Amino acid sequence: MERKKSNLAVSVDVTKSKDFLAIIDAVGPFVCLVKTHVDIIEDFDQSLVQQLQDLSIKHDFVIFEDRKFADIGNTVALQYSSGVHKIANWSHITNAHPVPGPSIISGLSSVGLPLGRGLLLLSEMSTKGALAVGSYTQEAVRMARAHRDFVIGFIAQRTMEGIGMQENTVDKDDFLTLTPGVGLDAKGDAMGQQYRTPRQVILESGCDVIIVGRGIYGKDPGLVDEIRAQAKRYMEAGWEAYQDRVSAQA
Ligand code: S5P
Repeated sequence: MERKKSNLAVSVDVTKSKDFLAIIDAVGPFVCLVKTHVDIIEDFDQSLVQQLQDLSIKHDFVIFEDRKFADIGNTVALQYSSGVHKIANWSHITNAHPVPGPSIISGLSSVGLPLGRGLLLLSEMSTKGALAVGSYTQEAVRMARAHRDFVIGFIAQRTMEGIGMQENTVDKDDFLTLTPGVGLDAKGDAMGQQYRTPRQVILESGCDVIIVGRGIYGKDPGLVDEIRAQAKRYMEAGWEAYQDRVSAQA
């Protein structure tokens, strides 16, 4: 993030590998991370993974497969390592719902830790009526603190720093907060998504990374110049908000 002066992650939710690769190549210079939903790609094959890895090296970004694991340890270990997608082989980080309890972390870390991978827990969600609130969110953060070797942060709507900690604790968390539901032009979509601006997310809510999908590629996945321009716009907005937060804290 510091190297590229970017706290922008782009979520590339398209169904054709040609569009997928073209968008990533266009936004690559502006992002610290590319988020994928590899199971929506209709013409997926192993060569796509190789091309994604090549782009990750070319543009210096981290790959995050947004798999949202949510099952028992044994099942998630298999889903993570095996099947068509073999996510653990190529995705630097992935994420999980804390709903099954700590065993989901043990299951995923049995595969991911030896490969040097990291995990994000979904402690909150961006959608209207989300159930991940209150004590659920607190327990998610406690689960993360108990597994710092593998959990590197959260998908959440605000910083999780200090959440669920006893008062007067001097311990500091060092987790990342990556935040979806970010848009500069829309307030939401027709299916419950809710958008806030990079400023609200980074400066007011203390998050670290903005995750932007349709705000960047939404008009037409073929309009590469427009996509590049939007990526630059979001990168600048995200980084400016971050710098303002850091200077306000100094
Ligand atoms: O709470 C969440 C968690 C995630 S990971 N809300 C979300 O929207 N996401 C993901 O972020 C979602 O699966 C999608 O890939 C992306 C948001 O896309 P956008 O097009 O609405 O920006």
